[in-house]
Amino acid sequence: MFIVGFSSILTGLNFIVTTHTMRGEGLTWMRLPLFVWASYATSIIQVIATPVLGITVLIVSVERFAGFGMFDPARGGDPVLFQHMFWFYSHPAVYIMILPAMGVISETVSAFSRKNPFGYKAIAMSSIGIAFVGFFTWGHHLFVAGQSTFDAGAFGILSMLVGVFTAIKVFNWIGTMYRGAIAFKTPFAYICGFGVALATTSLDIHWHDTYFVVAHFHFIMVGASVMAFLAALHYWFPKMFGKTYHEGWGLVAASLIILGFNATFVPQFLLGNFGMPRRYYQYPEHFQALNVASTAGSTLLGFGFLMIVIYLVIALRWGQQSEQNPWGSKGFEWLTASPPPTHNFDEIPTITQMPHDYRTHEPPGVIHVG
Ligand SMILES: [Cu+2]
Repeated sequence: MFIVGFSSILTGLNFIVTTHTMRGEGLTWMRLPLFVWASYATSIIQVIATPVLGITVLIVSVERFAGFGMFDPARGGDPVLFQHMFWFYSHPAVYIMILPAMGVISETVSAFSRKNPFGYKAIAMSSIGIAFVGFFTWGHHLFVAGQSTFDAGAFGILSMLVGVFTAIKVFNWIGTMYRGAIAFKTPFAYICGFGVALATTSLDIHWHDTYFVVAHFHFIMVGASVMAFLAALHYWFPKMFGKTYHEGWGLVAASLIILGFNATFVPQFLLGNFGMPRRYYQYPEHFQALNVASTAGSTLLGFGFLMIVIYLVIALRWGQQSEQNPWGSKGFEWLTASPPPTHNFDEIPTITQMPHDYRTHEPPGVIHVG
């Protein structure tokens, strides 16, 4: 845990320092690609929250090996304190997984709508807002752990703020797509599959420890992080490897995954709402149909993933050479060759416009020659 924790902290530190000190000429903060803003917000969480997990693990070890009572009630400790410290890291950790995904969607929505990001500043600042508010919401995991009504209310309201920042992003993405010249390519299909579910605080007590929680967590992880990962993989595949994959297979796999994803998790929401508890492998007869539906959905999901592995391996091995910028994207990374040289740019471009500026037909930057 310590080694993994440190690698997370140092990765975050690396990205923060890189963003501050290594921006190219003309690349001001308000011209940073939205994916970079999202990565920057993620890095802040990694640097601040991860040490708390390390400290918690250290205390558990000291308690086990030296008999020191911090969390164990038999030794005079408080188990709820463990939950506080665990969730102080683990709630922001969810944003470590979701913020880069949101960054990918911000980039790809622009690239495939051929429109400047609508509300660039709002999208950028909402990433920082989510990272900030994420540190004040951990108590929503303790609603049934003996928390006072006031504390539960306060944590509930703070958690809702995350929904406000997320809504800012979603509305700006829709604003970006509005009247755009949409190219319905594989990455765009995953943008359509991207979604999050929101649990309302007052319902948490009803849903606590049921299958609803399982469905809710995975609906976000698969619906947001995995969908965005697949959008990113397909968007940047030609950039990373200089090869093209089969667009038709890409769209078939995306449809299978979006269908399978909903068929897997929607029945689980229903099961949880009907009272099926999590962490038991047996359940009453009348839950059978929905469980079968969920298994069938996960099989579709599995086939979709398998298909992606197969056509991407084929593309890597036998795929056609890709153009430098097959999407006609105005993202700055497309200024260099595909795949990029080890040092990224042969000549560092001077940035003169916003990323994804589709108002003009000129390339996004002026390249210094020599
Ligand atoms: Cu949480």
